[in-house]
Amino acid sequence: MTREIVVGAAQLGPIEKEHTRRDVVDRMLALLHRAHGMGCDLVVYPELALTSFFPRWYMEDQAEIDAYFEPAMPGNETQPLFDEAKRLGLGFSFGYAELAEADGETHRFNTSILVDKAGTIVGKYRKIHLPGHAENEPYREFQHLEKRYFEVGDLGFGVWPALGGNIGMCICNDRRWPETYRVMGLQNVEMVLCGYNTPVHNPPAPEMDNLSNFHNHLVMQSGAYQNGTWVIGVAKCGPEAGVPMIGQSAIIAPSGEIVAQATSLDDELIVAACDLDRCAPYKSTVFNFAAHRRPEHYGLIVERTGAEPPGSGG
Ligand code: CDT
Repeated sequence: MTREIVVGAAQLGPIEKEHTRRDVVDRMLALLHRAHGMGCDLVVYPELALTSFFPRWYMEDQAEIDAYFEPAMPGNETQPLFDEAKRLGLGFSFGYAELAEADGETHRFNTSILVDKAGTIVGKYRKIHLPGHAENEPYREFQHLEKRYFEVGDLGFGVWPALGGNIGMCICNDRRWPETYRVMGLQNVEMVLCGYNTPVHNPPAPEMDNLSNFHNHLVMQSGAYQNGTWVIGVAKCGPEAGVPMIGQSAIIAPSGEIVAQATSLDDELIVAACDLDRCAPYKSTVFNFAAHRRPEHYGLIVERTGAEPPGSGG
């Protein structure tokens, strides 16, 4: 008997500034219903799924910034998604801007949650690798101000027992870093959920623009294979506020192979039956960490040479 999760990767097309949470949740519900019709157990939506990708705009007014954040989850606008998923018996995951209160202080994170089939939030992840910059850089056609609007996540890369497997989450830029997958791999992760908003154009390095799609799949396929895990990559894509963003949402097997891929730059559901038992052959042979991994022999460049690696200052 296989341990199978039928996953729907629910790619979203552009969300404009004037679109309300209700507009977006209606689109998410439409994808949820399609997923239910296709026998899904789990629906995965992108990073910052509820609004336009606001870090592209420089803002100083805290009230204007906070309008993009959710002080409660579920809140009034997202409750229908929780209710309908529970009624249909589907788990789901999506990203949002989280306004959190702790010890009398306000914190802002780029967050994703995992909700089980009973409608309970069973996992929360706060984005650790925040790309971009903190100050306005007028030379750019659009900004990438995640370092301005979010704190670095403080929850680590967790892995949760859910839907019959071990499920972890990461968010967008995290997928480019091998540590992301390895930290979860060391916790026996079997499925990594990753939403993203990736502009085609990277203003500081435009020579990489034509490789945006290639790099997207390169990192997720490598992370999957090197840790023997499924990876579900889900885009918010298309020309949002005039900024083209990549699509190519993908469901990637522990072999590193893409088993389903979106072909549009709009709302689109791709579905695959993900057998979690396909992880074991990788975890028990080529990537049997206990048998073959030798971290005690790797050494640290900084310790051996005393030199900082290039770029470490900036
Ligand atoms: N959302 C996000 O993390 N996007 C980044 C863009 C990098 S360019 C500053 C990404 O890695 O896709």
